[in-house]
Amino acid sequence: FNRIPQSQPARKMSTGFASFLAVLCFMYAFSNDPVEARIIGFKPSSEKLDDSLVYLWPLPSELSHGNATMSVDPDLSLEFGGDGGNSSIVREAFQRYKEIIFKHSFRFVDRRTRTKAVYDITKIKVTVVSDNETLHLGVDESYFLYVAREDGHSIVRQAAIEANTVYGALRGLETFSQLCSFNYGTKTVEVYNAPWYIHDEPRFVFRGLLLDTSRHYLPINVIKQVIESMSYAKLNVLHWHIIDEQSFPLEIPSYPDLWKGAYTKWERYTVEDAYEVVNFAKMRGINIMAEIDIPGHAESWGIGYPDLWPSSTCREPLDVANNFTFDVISGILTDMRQIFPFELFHLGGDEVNTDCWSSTLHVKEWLQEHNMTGKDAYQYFVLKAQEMAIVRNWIPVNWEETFNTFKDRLNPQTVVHNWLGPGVCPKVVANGLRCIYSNQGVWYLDHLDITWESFYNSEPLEGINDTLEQDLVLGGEVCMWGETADTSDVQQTIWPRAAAAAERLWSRREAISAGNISLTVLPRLHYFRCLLNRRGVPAAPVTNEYARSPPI
Ligand code: CP6
Repeated sequence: FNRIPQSQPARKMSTGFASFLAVLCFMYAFSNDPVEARIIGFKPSSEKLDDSLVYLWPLPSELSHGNATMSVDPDLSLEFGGDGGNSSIVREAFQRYKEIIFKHSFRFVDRRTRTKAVYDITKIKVTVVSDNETLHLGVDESYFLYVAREDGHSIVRQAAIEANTVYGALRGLETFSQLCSFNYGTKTVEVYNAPWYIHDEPRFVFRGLLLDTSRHYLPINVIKQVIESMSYAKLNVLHWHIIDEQSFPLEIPSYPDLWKGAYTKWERYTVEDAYEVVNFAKMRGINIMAEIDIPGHAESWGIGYPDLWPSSTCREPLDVANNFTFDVISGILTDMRQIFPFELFHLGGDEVNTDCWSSTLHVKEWLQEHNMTGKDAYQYFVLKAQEMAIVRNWIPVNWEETFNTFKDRLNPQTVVHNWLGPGVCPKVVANGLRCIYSNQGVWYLDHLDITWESFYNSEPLEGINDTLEQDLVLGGEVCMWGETADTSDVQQTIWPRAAAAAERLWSRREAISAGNISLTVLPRLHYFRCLLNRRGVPAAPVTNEYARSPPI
C-alpha cells in the first residue's frame, strides 16, 4: 500500500544491541530476583540504582524527599476534592494509572491473602480547584504532589495531588506513577525515599510532537498509542500532519471526493475516527493541532478534484487562479472546525515552488492580470487562507518560509513554525510574532543520525535574551515525518529521543543546563526508556547505536 519505499539500512546495524537491551528490560519486568531485577532495569552494567538520584522524567521544578520506603495498596482508592475533582477525566486517569502501577504485580499477589496485608498508602486524594475542563493553550498544568506527609510527630500515610485544573491533576498522577516501583522481594509496589513533596509546572505551554499520516497511513490505534506515550513524557500537543502530496486520508463531508486521494479505502480516517482521536487526547491533557499544508504539499487533493491542479503536468502548488481552490479550502476548514477545538490550526506554507504557476498558461495570464509575480501569488494565497482560519476563530500557524518571504504582511496573530535551522525564532519574536521551535538539524526524529543528546541540549530560547521576546516563544515540537517510518517502527523512532526534548520543554532551564546534566541525565533517561518498555511502548535503546559507523 505504501508509495514510498522503506529505506533504513542504518537501523539494521542496531538490531543486536537493541535486542540485547530489550531483553534486559524484559528481564527487569519479569525477573523473580529482587536485587538483579532492579539493577538490570536500570542499565546494562553491574552498577546499583543510585539512591541519591530521582528517577523522574521530566524533572519537576521543585522537590524534596525523605528516606522511608512505603508500600502501596493494590486496592488503592481515589478520593476527590474541590469543584473539579469528581471529573471523568480524573477518574479515568486514576484507573489507567492504577493499572500501570500494578501491571507487573498482580501475577505475584495471592488473592486470598491480599486483603489481609497492611499497606502504608491506601488512598490518593486528588483535589482540583476548577471544574473548567477547557483544554486551551496555556491551561494551568501545575500541581502539588505529596506521597505521605509529616504532620507534627506523625506521618500521614496518604498520597495527595492538588491542582488548579484536571490537567494539572493528570500531570501529578503521571509523576506519582513514576515514583512507584515493584519490589520483587516483598512482591509489593513501593515508593522509595518517602515522604515526597513535589511542586511542578511546565516551562513552555506548547510541547509538541508531529505525526505525518500522509506518507504512511497510521491506524487510529497507533495514533492513540503515540498519544498515550506522549502523556508519559508530559508532552501536550500532537501536531497531526494529516494530509500531504502523497495521500489524503481524511473524510471531508463538504467535498466527499477528497479522500479518493487516500492510498486505499482501508487507509482512511472518518470524521468519527478524528473525533475519537481528539477525545482520546483530551482525556490525557493533549491537544490536537491539525494541519492542511497549502499551497504546496497538496498534490493528493487533485485526485478527487483535478481542477485543483493548475494542469495535469503542474500538480502543485494548488491552482491560485481558480476560485474553486478557495471554495474547497473553505469547506475543509468549516468541516475541520467541527472536529478540532484547539485554538491553533496549521496552514503549512512550506517548500512552495511557484515555477509551474508561471509556466501554466491560465495561471500565467491570471498573474499578469493581477500584476503579480509567483512570490506575490504565494503571499496572496497564504494570507487568504489565514483570513479563512481567523474568521473561524482559529489562530493560524505557518511554516517559517512564510515569515522568511513576507514577514511584514503576516497577520499579527500568526504563530511562525521554525524548521529550516537555528536563529529563526529570534527574528520572529523581534518582529513581535509568536514562534514554535523545531530546528531540523537537531529535532527531526526521522533523521536517525541525530542523537538524544542533540534533542536534549537544543534550547528554544537560544539567542533570545529579552524576557518579553522570550514569552513569544510558545515552546517547541519534535517532528516525526513519515517518509521512512510506518506503523512497524514509528514508536521506536520517536522514543526515547522525543523524551529528551520533552524534558527540555517541561523542566526548568537551570536544572537541566550543561554542567548539571552529565551525571544525572543518562541514568534517568535509561530508566524512563525502560519505563516506556514496561508500559508496552517499544522505545528504542537510549544509546544511538544505529548512528555509529559499522565496525571495520
Ligand atoms: N513534508 C512537509 C516534509 C518536510 C517539510 N514539510 C521536510 C522537509 C525536509 C526534511 C524533513 C521534512 N517531509 N510537508 C518541511 C517542514 Cl529534512
